[in-house]
Amino acid sequence: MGEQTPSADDLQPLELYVLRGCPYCRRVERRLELLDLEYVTHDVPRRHANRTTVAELSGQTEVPVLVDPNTGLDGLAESSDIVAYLEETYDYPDGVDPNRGLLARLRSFFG
Ligand SMILES: N[C@@H](CCC(=O)N[C@@H](CS)C(=O)NCC(=O)O)C(=O)O
Repeated sequence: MGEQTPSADDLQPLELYVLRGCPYCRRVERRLELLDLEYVTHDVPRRHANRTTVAELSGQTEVPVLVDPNTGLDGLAESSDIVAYLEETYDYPDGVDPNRGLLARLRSFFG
């Protein structure tokens, strides 16, 4: 249970800056889906020099970059940091991380 979890009723969609086919972006999108969070994606240009919006938001030009209007988070980069932020801020729909559930099941299976 994240202490600062914004109320689920009036959540605004999160915004994710992505590049088509980017595995780091996909990883973050999957986490957003597991957390049942609405989000919109913005495709960034292929050329780094043209990625002015993500550069302004995050001070660098790699994607993914997350903006969360619910908490005022502006331009968080690094997929691992984004996943950690999402897990700290939001709760899973049934209160259980599905991945941890799988690990727990595997552990019990292998004794
Ligand atoms: N360590 C970063 C890696 C991100 C990364 O390498 N993103 C790629 C896209 S998959 C990127 O923006 N690379 C620059 C480019 O493709 O032009 C993360 O986990 O977010």
